[in-house]
Amino acid sequence: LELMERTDEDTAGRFEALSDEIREMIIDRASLNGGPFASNLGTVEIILALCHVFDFKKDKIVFDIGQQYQPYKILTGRKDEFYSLGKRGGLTRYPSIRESEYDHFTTGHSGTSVSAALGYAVNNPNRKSVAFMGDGSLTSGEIFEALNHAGALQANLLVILNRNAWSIDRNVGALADGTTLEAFSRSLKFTYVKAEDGHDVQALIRQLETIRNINTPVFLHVETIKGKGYDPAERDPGLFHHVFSSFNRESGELLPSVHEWFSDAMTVLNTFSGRCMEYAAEFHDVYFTTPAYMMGGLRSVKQAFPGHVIDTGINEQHCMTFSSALRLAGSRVVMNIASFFIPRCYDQILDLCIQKIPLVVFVCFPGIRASSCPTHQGYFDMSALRTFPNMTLLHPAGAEELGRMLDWAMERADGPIFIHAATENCMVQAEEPIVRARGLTLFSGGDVTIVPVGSLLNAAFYIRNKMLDTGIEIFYPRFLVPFDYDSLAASVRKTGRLVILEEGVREGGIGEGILSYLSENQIECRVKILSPPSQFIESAEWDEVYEDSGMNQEDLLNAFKAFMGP
Ligand SMILES: Cc1ncc(C[n+]2csc(CCOP(=O)(O)OP(=O)(O)O)c2C)c(N)n1
Repeated sequence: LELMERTDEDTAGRFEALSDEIREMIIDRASLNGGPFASNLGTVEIILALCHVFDFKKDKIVFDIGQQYQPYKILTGRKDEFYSLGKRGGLTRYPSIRESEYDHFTTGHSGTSVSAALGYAVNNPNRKSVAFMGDGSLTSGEIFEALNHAGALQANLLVILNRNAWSIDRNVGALADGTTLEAFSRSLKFTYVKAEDGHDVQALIRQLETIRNINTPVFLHVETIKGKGYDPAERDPGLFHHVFSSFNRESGELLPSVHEWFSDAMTVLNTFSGRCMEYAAEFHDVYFTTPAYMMGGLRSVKQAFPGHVIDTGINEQHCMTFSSALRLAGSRVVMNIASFFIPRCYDQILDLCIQKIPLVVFVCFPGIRASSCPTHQGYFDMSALRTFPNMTLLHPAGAEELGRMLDWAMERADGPIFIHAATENCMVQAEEPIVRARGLTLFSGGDVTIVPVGSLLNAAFYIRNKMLDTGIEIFYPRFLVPFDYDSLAASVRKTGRLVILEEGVREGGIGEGILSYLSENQIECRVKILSPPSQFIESAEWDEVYEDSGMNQEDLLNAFKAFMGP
């Protein structure tokens, strides 16, 4: 907090020293423990100026996503805990109203900043409400809705657009080059102010002091450099946007991830990329679309086949409807979206299903493996997607299976097909072709049936190997929807016991679907569903989340033994 004290005799030198100190902490911490990175180096001066001019105990600020707000954490009393960011029990990666009275809205998903800041502005017109966003966030529909609303209300709102020309990858959209931002904001009845050098704290302070006295909407366009002050990040802001491992500070070299599963996840994404490149080489009319999530396997595809990849910006709703119509019009389309952003286009998926449009949707980073904080959890979408009529939902056990499923899906034309990325690279020996609504019995046994969802097949193999005296039948479903209930029924009629290893949240999951099927068809058997906990997880490192959720192989083995009894 000492950094926030206002002293009128602040000199340029003192601000520079402060900026250096903050940058140093950001670089040093990220090099040790990864997480959101390059965006934070670009916002040091503007956040410093904001904290100097406003008092965010009384004024409000909402950071869009929050991947750029680490300087704010440091300046608002969290400096000493900064190195705990992203660790179990430590600071959250994104803003959290539960963490600090200076965080006014919990974020992590793009598009909410202006709406939230506007809510505060209407509640208290006498204090400044600030929405802080990057130019990537300006591709988000909710932002447009809120700006339109705010302009009409003439609220006491400051919208800061931190323009660095990057989203995670290069930013897209008609506003991306920055030249029309003035006309755009004025058309929405905002006063437009531009800060040419977003790294000149003194100039920023002067501009903010003027803006403080304007109590109608102001749009402050600040030009910054993403990765500022750390050469490797300035050179490749995409790579350093979010660092998944530690890195060597001197060379900028990313060190191998300590998370074993992460290399598996990369193998799976590479399989997706490889298939996309094959399709692009074969079909002139194939498109790969994504709402600003090129890191889900499309970067290399874009390099090799730029004309086939369409990044729509951070707009899951738009991307889903656009991709649906592109498919309906006759092109082949594979849309790529992260599991935790599926809720953003729930309604558009309904439209897709109602029309039975054969769009292929690749859902990357699903399951508890990919979860690391409350806003980025990959285990909710299975329950949501299961409920849509006309849906086909595939959840592969590994990279090979993913490849087979993608090939199968590209040949179909009878409705939407969602395919999850596998969360581990588990080998399914069977070369059996994919048949709709058909699962595979991989091992036969007479005592108990295990149904592993997706890569939990690995855990099923583990349990079987540890319990060779028990007759374990492993039924790997392949399709979550439509589910192969007939084969399952035959198996449990034989064994009388069923253990479901669920990769999504229990509520509405495949396990509950199976329970309801068994009950309606009066098939008697003892059932145990082993699933991730039904709760938002707190920030932690991946392996910690996995451990805490009771889903590692040893935990599952113990739960299985307890179910089987002595
Ligand atoms: C709804 C939603 N979709 C996708 C993302 C993934 N995402 C996180 S940061 C980011 C890029 C943000 O770019 P920008 O707003 O320009 O800020 P910068 O990091 O460049 O400062 C994206 C796409 C997200 N957080 N929320």
